[in-house]
Amino acid sequence: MAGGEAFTGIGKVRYEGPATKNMLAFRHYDAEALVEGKPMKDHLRFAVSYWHTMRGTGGDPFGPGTMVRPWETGGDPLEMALKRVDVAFEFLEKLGVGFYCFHDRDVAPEGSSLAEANRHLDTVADALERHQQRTGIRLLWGTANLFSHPRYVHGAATSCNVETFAYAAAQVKKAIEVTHRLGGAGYTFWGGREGYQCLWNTDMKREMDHLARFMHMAVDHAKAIGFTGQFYFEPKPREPMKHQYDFDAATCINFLRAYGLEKHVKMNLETNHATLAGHEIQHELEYAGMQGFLGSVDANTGDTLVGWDTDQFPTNVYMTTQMMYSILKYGGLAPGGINFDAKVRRESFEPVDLFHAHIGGMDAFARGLKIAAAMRADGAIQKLVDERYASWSSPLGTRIEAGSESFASLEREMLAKGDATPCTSGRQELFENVINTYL
Ligand code: XLS
Ligand code: NI
Ligand code: NI
Repeated sequence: MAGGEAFTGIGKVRYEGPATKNMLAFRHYDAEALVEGKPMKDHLRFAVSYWHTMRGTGGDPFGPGTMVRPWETGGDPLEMALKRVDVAFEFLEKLGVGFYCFHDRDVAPEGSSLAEANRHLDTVADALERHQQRTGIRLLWGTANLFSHPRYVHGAATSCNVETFAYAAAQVKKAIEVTHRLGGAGYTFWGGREGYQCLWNTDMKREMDHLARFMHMAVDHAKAIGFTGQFYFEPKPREPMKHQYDFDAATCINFLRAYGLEKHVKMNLETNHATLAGHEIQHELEYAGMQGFLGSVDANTGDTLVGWDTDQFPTNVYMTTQMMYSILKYGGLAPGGINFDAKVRRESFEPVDLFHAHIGGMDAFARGLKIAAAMRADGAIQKLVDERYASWSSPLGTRIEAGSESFASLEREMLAKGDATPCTSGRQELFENVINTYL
């Protein structure tokens, strides 16, 4: 940072092992340590989200921001944006994270016209690019903020106002170009306000057609400029809208298939959004993974007692174990990663809290990774699952799975037998106990 360090007194965070007393060290995340033959950092591909970490104020509906950020000295918005880039990279470097994610409007101020907003974004992208080249830190994905400005009051791609749609298209065009220029590994669509508050005033069919048209245009533009990063669609069932069109993985995958987008877009699955949809994140990862749509993860969790997207840092090792087990099973996340779309609590307002938060999240995932790898190495869980389905390996099961049986042939089989062989126990408690032996 031009005027010296922003995070004074905090050095590079290092791996010191589980016994260390230093709370600004990793106990489990050892970037280069091999798990299943691959460095931890390449499994986890951690990203810091610019919007929460650099722009979060701690404001909530009951009061204004509380965050103490000594570098936020106000003044010219563009100068401030450039100063923030220095602070962001100081943070990323000290934390030892390889990636970051941003919305266009997090990094650069909007200005008074689209042309000015684009100029601001280019200027800040120059600074981001310089720091990327200096540090080797990369952009995991970019995105556009299509929800804060009042022009997006009715949504962006699903707005009833055609010029809002057109403006959003221009904004996303630019955001993809900047992502491309910065070598971004992906680009994310989160629905923002794409959804409805009231079906009486909503033409749902028309809105979803528009959303699909919009995504096709994005895919076409990416092709035109040679951007080969992965597109992601981020499911979220509600908030701010009563219903968001990107409700959950199953809904999103259906949408992509219905509109011919399935070859171009994968899922960016957020833990807290799964909770809001009434799922566990394990469900979302499995559902997307089994169909080849597993893309990237937003790792922020919620509070099961609070029905909103509270964006907390993940600390629950049982959950990170579930997540890493599914992620390893489906071949990993790359080119996606684990983005901490998470914010420190309003009460945790000092800069050092940003370190505690990320260190805790990274260690929780590192532990989950190690535990999941151990579970896979001895195969005990897989063996129990295979045993549960053993009957399907019989000649009858093999013929059904191969498609060579019919209702009529199965009727003949069961008429001859009289009844099905009795089922065996599901052994849920055994499974759960075996899993706890690894923790
Ligand atoms: C909001 C979303 C958002 C996306 C990026 O709930 O999680 O932060 O990840 O637009
Ligand atoms: Ni998110
Ligand atoms: Ni969210």
